[in-house]
Amino acid sequence: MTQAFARHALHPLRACAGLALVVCAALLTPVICAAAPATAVDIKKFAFAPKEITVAPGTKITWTNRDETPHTVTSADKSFASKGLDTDDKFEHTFASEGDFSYACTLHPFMTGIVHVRKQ
Ligand SMILES: [Cu+2]
Repeated sequence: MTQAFARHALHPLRACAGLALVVCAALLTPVICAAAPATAVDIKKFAFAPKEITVAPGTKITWTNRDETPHTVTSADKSFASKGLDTDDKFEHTFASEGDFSYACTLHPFMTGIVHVRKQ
C-alpha cells in the first residue's frame, strides 16, 4: 500500500521536472537572443528610429528603409555608407570600436542619427 502510493506520487514530480525544463528553455531563448550583438534601426517617415542609439563594441546594426522613398545611411566620417536603399532594403554595419558615429541620409540631409559605441 505504501509502495503503491510512493510510486504513484513520483508521477507528479516527473511531470513537474518536465514542465520546469520546458519553462527554462522558453525563458533562456530570449536571453540568448538578447545576448547576440545585433540591433535594428528603422528608417521611416523621413527619420531614423531610434535617432540615437548606444551599443557595445562588436554590435551589428541593421537599418531597414520602411519608406516608399529612397534613403541612404552615410556616416559623417565616411567610415560607412549605404547605397540608395529602396523600400525594405537593408544596410548593415558592425561597430568594432568605441566612439560616436553621426550619420545622415545624403538625399535628405535633415535626416540625421548617431550611434554611440560604448563598453557596457
Ligand atoms: Cu532620405
